Amino acid sequence: MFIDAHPYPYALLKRPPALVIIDMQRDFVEPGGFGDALGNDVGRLQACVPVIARLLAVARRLGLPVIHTREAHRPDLSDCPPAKRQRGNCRLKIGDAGPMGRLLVDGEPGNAIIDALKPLPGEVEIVKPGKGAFYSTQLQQILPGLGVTHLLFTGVTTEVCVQTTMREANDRGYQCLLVEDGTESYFPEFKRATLDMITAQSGIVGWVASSEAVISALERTYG
Ligand code: C5J
Repeated sequence: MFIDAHPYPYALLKRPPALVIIDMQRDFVEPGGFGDALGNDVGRLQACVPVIARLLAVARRLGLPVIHTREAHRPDLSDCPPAKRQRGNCRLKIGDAGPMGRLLVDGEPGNAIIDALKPLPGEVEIVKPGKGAFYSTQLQQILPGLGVTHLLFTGVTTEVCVQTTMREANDRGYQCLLVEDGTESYFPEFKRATLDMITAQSGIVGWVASSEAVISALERTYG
């Protein structure tokens, strides 16, 4: 079975792919968080929420492994490089108190994954200090245990944490597909460019497909 994807069909195996949901946390998606503090229009990210919720419901029903990630630093910021904290000319920086608690700090209300996509017990939740989900986490050790070789990517933001993680996974031998309407950026032109970069050169990083194509192939293959 195949997902109707770009630049060519994405083959599904007997073992289902994992659904990877990158950083759908209040910090990036809601007013008053880190994304907002950086001057972004966070409303732009809302469009992918119902799409990811639909994919998540299908993944859970069909028994796909689900991996959630969250960009977060320890409360003492010992895992936040000074260069990352200092960068930008903003009023609030990582670790400063905002309306949803300390920005990008593990355990703060603003660091939680949004209610619509809350992880269930048993689903993997990777807390990552970097943009890529393999850097300084256990993800590389966890994936073989799940028997996963194929990864379906969703989340925010397309050109930052999603693309970084997809490239890290590609270098580690995973077959990666990005769900086009299941990801958003504060900059629509960066999202478009990322989709093009991933699929150029016959899929140099992987594939892109619509959620409709992904869901219909998953239902046909594993339903
Ligand atoms: C950013 C992310 N944009 N999740 N993080 O800093 O893409």
